[in-house]
Amino acid sequence: MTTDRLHCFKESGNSYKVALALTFAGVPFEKVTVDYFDGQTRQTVWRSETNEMGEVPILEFDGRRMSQSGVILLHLAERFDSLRVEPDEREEVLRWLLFDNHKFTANLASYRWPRTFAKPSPHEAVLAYMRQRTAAALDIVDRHLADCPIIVGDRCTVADLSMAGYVYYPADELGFDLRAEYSRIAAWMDRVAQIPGWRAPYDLLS
Ligand SMILES: N[C@@H](CCC(=O)N[C@@H](CS)C(=O)NCC(=O)O)C(=O)O
Repeated sequence: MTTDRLHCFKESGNSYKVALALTFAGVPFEKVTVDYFDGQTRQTVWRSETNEMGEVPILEFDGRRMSQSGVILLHLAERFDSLRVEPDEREEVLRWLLFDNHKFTANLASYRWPRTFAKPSPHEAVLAYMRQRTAAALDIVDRHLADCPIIVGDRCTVADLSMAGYVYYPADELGFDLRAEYSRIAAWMDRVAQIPGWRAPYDLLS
């Protein structure tokens, strides 16, 4: 069996989800750094040879290449017992993975990116709209965590790892100080960060 290879870049929270899952499973992996800022994911050749969707993360293993963090996380949950999803939790885990991709990560990432990295910056009204969408998603998750310590069930699953993709990036990048503004999300972040092996995104992906 060959070493897993993760195509990623350190600012990519979607890549961080997969890196964290591999780390929690104790699986060594090789990082293949993609030069997003120089347009690598938009190159025709890269898209035809690596990922037609033009995105990382991509996990390479056993001669296969897999993209979409949610699919990769479910694959890792099948492969590694420590990440397993119990049969009676599968639908609930999938429900939160879909919510994460559609609303939580989608809004956190789509607000952070233009406000922090895009040049020129988008119009203030665009940022205000995205900020309000992000705050709505954060409120939903903060309320969910009022009744349970973790996203699904009573131990960390790939649903948590998916939703953890962006929350540990610095507050001045996110445009939200999650620890100050969302107490239940903050407590959940601490719970996940206490799992042995946890590392922050720039530490794990640099
Ligand atoms: N739903 C996808 C989203 C992946 C995604 O948006 N990746 C970003 C980096 S975090 C990317 O590669 N963007 C490249 C581009 O838009 O050119 C997933 O969960 O894997």
